This record gives sequence, structure tokens and C-alpha cells, in this order.
Amino acid sequence: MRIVSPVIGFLLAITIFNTAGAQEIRKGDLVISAPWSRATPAGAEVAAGYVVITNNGVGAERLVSFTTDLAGQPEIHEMSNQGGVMKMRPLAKGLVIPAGGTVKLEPSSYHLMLLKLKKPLAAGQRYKATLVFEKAGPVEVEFEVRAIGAGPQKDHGGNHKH
Ligand SMILES: [Cu+2]
Repeated sequence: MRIVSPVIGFLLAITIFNTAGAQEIRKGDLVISAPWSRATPAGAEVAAGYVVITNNGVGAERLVSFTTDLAGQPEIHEMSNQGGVMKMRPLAKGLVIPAGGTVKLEPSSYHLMLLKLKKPLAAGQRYKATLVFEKAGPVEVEFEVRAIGAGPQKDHGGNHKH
């Protein structure tokens, strides 16, 4: 009988997951999945990033900030309907991920705002960003750029072929 150490087993699991093409990152109590952005028209100076964050811990976590080489001014925003008009504003204290909860950054809701965009996002491209959490620390995430007008994946399980 062959015994695989927990560490090697864990590394194998990560490798298998990656080769399956699933975009799911685990760090500490966090599971970060389905990172994506919409492509931007030429000359655009802003873009938005979307991602799903689950906190499996017993305490609240907070997305404090993020960085990416693509944006001179990255901010975390929320969007809300104010008298029929969608408005967005920066979350100065970051975004709380409640214990045992999932927060979805998605169109018309919370999003990563890439202000002072240095170059347009092209469909099919990928870019890296580092999400910074209060407890879990920095987590590097690779965002997939989809066509202009694309919506969130309904199923982000990762193993489905469309
Ligand atoms: Cu915004």
C-alpha cells in the first residue's frame, strides 16, 4: 500500500484542477472563482473585473484592495440603483465577505474598477491582478477577458463544455 503525504496529495489536487481549466483559487479559508472582465472599446480608460469570493472561515474576511499592472488607479466599487439611476461608488473600507458567505462581484453590483486603464482589454486575453485580503493576504488571480456585452457564466463549476 502506498501512502501519499497530505502535502503531495494537495499539490496533485491543485495540478489536476489546473489542467481541467477550472479557475478556482484557494487560500486559507477563501475560495476565489470565475474571475473575468469584459473587453473594452479602443480608447477606454476604465474597465471592470468580476469574481466570486467564498469565505469558509468562522470569521468575516475583507477584500481590502487590489492591484494590477493594467490600471493606474484600482478601486473596489459597489453599484446601486438610486431613484432609477445606476450609480457606483468606491468602497473605502473594502468589501466584507461574511463568515460562511459568498460575495459575487458581477455586473450591476460589486466590481473591481480599473481606473486609468493603460491599455484596452481584448477578448480572449488574460491578465493578472492581486487581490489583497485583510486576513488571507495577497492572492494572485488571472482574469479572463470576454467579449464586449458578455455576461457572467451561469455555471462556474469549470467542468462544463459550452
Ligand atoms: Cu465602478
